[in-house]
Amino acid sequence: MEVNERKKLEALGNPYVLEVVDTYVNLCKPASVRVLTDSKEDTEYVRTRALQLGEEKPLALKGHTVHFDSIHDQGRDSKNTRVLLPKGKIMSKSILTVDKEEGLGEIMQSLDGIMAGREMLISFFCLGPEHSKFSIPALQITDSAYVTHSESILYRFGYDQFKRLKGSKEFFYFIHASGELDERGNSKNVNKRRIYIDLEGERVFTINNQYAGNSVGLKKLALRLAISKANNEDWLCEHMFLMGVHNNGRTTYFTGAFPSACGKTSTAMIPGQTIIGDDIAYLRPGENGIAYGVNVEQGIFGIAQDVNVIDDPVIYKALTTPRELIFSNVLVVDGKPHWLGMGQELPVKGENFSGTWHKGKLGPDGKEILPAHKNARYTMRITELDNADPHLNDPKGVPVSGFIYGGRDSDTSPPVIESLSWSHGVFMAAALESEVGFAKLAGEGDRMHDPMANMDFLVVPLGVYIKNHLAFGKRLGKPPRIFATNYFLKRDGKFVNAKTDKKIWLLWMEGRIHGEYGAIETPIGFIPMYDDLKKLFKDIFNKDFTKEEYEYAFSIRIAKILDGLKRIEKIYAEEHDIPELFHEHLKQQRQRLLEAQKKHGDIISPFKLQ
Ligand code: SPV
Ligand code: MN
Repeated sequence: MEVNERKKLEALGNPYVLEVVDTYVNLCKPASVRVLTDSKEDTEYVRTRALQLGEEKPLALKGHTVHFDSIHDQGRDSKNTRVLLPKGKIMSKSILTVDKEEGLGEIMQSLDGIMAGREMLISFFCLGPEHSKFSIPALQITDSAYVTHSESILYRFGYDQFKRLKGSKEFFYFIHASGELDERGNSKNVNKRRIYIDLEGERVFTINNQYAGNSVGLKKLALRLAISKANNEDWLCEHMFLMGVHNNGRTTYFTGAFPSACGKTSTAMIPGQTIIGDDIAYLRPGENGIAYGVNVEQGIFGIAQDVNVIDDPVIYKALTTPRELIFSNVLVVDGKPHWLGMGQELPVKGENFSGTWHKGKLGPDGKEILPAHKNARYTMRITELDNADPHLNDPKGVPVSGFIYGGRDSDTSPPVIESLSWSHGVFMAAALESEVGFAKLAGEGDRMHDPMANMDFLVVPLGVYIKNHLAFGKRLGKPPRIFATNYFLKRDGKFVNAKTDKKIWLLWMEGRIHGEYGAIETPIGFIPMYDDLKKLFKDIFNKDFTKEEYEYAFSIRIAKILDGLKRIEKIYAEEHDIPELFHEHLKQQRQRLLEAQKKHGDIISPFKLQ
């Protein structure tokens, strides 16, 4: 390592940082090492480096670039993401593990010489705002300038935060190597992709990949480490957006957890509201008995599909005006990016994740390759948005009054429902199911159990995770209200709600928190009253919301809900140490449903419950 680079490391005064860096320099054997501080010069170096290496290409608009991942590396690799499990420890059935000793042996062997001929980039970031009890410093080691560039957009700088650590070991670290590259600069050995999580060491190893969900340490890899940390302490780390809802001159903060492609970012972007984060939140109990939340990130790695002038005007504007922004896996023609559902006819040829693309081109699976990938994304800073919340970087966080859980359900759940209590809400969230969209490999339409929309990232047994949620609410004098939404209810194959209707459910939830709306108690929770929604639709969209529309959307479909309970019961029967309170809620909910069925029949109109 050059003297200059070494000096930047030594200036941190942290022997553990030096130890980690020395270990992986010796193991990965890069041709050179570059240490990045928070300086403008270093940030510029990374931007330029990504272009020089061809990991990004410039686009026509100033500051915009495009990055392509290989056709085999377009989503999170759940199968090869494993927790390194020490002997004698147990994990939930659905969490993949590998014996710790064996896994470490395998990964260390793979890392040996993996950066030969390449430059190792070492950078420092801060998860959560700086100078905050939420802050977790994180060290990234990678051979990908795209990874470091993405992190410089998505996370707060942390070189100074590391100095403030005063030599402590309290930081996460991530080792990423792209592995051998093909002629397009993409990871070649995708079958040797490995993402190994060492919870005790607070570190993650990830190799032979480039897709950000696998490679960017501070995103989903840090999420997993933080879930473990939070569950050992007294806070929550959730796959949640954080937003301010503005109504009647007040701001009410909500978090929301939705599985991929279920409307999470677009909820956080509802016009007229402010955004703090769209993906990951840390939540801690405040001294005043209220939950406080921060965004772990400062940027968005959002899905481009369906961002258009009508459905997502704020993001659309950001994607079509100059700023620092990385597109990934879109279609590019003459320096212009194109994505599915952008509201314009797409070109018939160009460059995309498959290389040179033309309409009708077939993929390795024999299926036609779409112009842009459904999981094509954009990476940008939240402060660049007109709707950024002023408390985005507040070290105290913001008081959170509502949690929203959302899934994709075409035939059962109403558009919005409020839990009967905190613990009933935890039960609701732990029983969350969602139909599979495009982001997962299971068949589209299958229902997947996705507790708290966080299942992909759980690294602690489900029972521990649920227990921690129950305890979190108990610790608070005024726990957030818990709601569930479903934007995807269909009738005769068609969605019953417009995409923009989300705003109505959100304002209803906000009003509930402030005691402005009554509600109808049903066996599964509180639902809105017709007159309140009618008024909201009229005031907000000048739309007549009919009794008939209301009745269809908010009917309680008993048999279908009971089927769901059966599925959930079966899953939880195989788990260890699930809190008794969870089983109690399940039993009571079933009981209430059966009684209502006896009284009112199988599909109950909300008018019958009033
Ligand atoms: C998600 O799918 O939840 C994302 C993108 O936020 S990824 O980084 O792939 O997890
Ligand atoms: Mn996410």
